[in-house]
Amino acid sequence: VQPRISRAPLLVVIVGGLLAISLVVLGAKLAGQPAPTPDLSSPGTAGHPRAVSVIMRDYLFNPSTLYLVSGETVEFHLFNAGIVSHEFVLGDAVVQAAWRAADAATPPAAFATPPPASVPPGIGGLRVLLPSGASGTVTYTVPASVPLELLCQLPGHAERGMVAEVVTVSR
Ligand SMILES: [Cu+2]
Repeated sequence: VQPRISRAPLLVVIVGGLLAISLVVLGAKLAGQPAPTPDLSSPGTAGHPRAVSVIMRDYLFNPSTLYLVSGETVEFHLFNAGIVSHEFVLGDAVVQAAWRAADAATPPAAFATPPPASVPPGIGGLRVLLPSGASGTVTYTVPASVPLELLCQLPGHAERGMVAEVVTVSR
């Protein structure tokens, strides 16, 4: 008499495998799609800033495109989900160049505390440096008619992909 062998475990493996594959495919599809444009119909004001969340990862910004309204006040909620320090530098080309030079002069070291990088006063822009796992909230008023860029200026990070597109719309 031949013993009956249950095929149930095999089915579980096949179904589970198919599910895992479809989740990976779905994840890749979602990652490849640009994030939907946020609702910009009610820009933030000084008394009522619009909340904008940005997650920093090794080595990219999430979302990869930042939508801002010219003149509005936003409250950035920043979180470093990476395992290394990251920096949120928002500003024009002058701001970017200043922080690039400052960070190149004092890069963060693993087992030492470097002197804090700084730029001359009056450079403007916004710069937040966050260690791994840290979060920060900062209020910012979007300047009118200044082309903004968002980068992590820690040495090598922009080259690895820590550059976000900033789209400033007028209302
Ligand atoms: Cu970085």
